[in-house]
Amino acid sequence: MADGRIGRRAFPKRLQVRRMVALTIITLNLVGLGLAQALAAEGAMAADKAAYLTRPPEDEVIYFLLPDRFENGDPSNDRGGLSGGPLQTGYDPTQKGFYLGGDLKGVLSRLDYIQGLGATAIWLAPVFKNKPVQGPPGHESAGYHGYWITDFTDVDPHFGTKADLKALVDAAHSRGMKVYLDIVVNHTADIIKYRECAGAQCVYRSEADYPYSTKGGVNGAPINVGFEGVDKAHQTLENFSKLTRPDYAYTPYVPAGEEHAKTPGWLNDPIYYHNRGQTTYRGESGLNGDFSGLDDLFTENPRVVQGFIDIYGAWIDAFGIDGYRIDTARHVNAEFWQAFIPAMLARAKAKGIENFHIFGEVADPDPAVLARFTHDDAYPAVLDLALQAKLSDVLIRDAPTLELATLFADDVLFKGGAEAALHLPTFISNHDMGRFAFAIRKAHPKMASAEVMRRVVLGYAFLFFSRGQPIIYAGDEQGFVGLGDDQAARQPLFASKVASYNSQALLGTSSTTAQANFNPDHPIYRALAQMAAVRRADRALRRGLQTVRAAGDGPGLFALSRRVPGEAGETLIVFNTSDRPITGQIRIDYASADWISEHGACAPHASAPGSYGVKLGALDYLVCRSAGRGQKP
Ligand SMILES: [Ca+2]
Ligand SMILES: [Ca+2]
Ligand SMILES: [Ca+2]
Repeated sequence: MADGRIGRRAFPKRLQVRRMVALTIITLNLVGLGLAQALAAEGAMAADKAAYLTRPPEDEVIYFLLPDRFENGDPSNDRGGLSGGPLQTGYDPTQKGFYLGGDLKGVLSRLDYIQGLGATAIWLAPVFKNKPVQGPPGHESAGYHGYWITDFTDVDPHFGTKADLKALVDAAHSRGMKVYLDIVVNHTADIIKYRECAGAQCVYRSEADYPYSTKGGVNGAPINVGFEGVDKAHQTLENFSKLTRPDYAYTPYVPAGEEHAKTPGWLNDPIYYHNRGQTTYRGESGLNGDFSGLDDLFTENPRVVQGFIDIYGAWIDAFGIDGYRIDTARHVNAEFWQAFIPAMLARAKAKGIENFHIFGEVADPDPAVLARFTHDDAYPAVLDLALQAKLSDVLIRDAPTLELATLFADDVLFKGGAEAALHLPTFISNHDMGRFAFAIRKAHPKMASAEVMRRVVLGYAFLFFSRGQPIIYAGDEQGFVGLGDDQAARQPLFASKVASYNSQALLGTSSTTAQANFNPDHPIYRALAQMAAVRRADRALRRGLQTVRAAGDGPGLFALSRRVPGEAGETLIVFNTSDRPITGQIRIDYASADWISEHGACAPHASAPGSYGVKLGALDYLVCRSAGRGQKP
């Protein structure tokens, strides 16, 4: 879940005279490693069942799916054990804002498909029990996405059971794959209401205008006598024992019949929430305000901190999962993360999970903002929204490739610098912002499908071969496009009954979302599987630090060398972001005389010491490897 600002960011319109270039249908370059070899490597890896535990985060290729939108392995749970219509059960397979029927058994049944794509880790959107339906009359939607949690200790019955999750995690581990859970601590479902107002009318009431010390504003009656506020020095159980009245700003209440809606039970007490009204996503309200009524937790309170350490520690203990993607990270105070994140890492370590991965969602394209969360907020990593924004500029709006050089130079901002940047999960599409293919279509409505597909594939090549772990958003590999962000970008891979999804042509296939799309021969699936095989076979593409070798004032060449410190040789990745063929010379290490192709047609020898000639088709890329001085690659 993002705060929406990024998702609604308008793409600048610009007139473009597109060069008439014959873009042939993507011809997959299967020179080098083939899919069969890649699968054989997977088999070897599976033989050593604990090998996955030794893999650092930068080795992973992440497949991100919403359990409701992937595969329906058990029609008997589609209504989550509830009875009635869509507004009671949350299930309506014809509406994109309701449960469509996917579940954890479905994911289990498709592990071959996910692994065949080259993914090594699965990021599941939240699996915890949600409020099935919420929203004002006429605008209801369901918790199919998982971000409206009521029971943090159980699996949503629409998705199955804890036993189903255990079976899935164990099966993934036995294949050498990891499972990351998506977790929320910023808010729960919308249960708490205010006496004074409803919905969007509940404007944010600040700490200055409505201090904790008086009821309903600075001139109100004294309450919470002795409470010293929420500054770090006062975040103690002793101080919070004096915060007994939650009605300093609004008068919160739990509607009749919902007094025990949440689990664990302490979550039902309004004292553990900020109760200050709606967030504007900015400033103080960005931390303490409610997202569309979702109850914003009082995360400065040590009781809340310990409560969430207990909740999410238990999932590590019981399931041996491999990491957490943390929702809405920027909407929780830094002190919470400073306690919570080390506690999760310690919990995992005690379970033998040395490479437990934690990455936060900070919905901001500014690398400085992202990096701050690796310093003040103790995050080992954050989702790389900055790279997503720059790749959109470069691959959709023909921005200069120098913008990517600037972005990568900013890796120094992350705590731990360029090495820490290896831990950033990277993406071009997601469930909030929408798919890259949609963004291309929006900017270029008349672009041929073959070119849209080529740009999507090139976008993924940037993810697979520059620093960080590539995230494949489920459906991209089947040519899904979508008609917007959020709900409009959450098409299921199993056969859909949602008319708006099914009305749209997909890229690279004559299929639509009205049919199941688990096609391992889809050209994008094959392209990504081949990228994953190349990445797996060359350590430098996973663990190597980057040197920008070429960048320019317009679209065209962009090149990176990746080298593992202390190891000889370099792997050169060259991209052509322009829609015409291009040739050029790339600056290289003077020791890199002899080269082999890992993808595309790489010249076998340097043109001269320190310079390498490249030739690329429109929107294409090369991956070339030199073993170093005197070494045959
Ligand atoms: Ca189902
Ligand atoms: Ca908050
Ligand atoms: Ca609420």
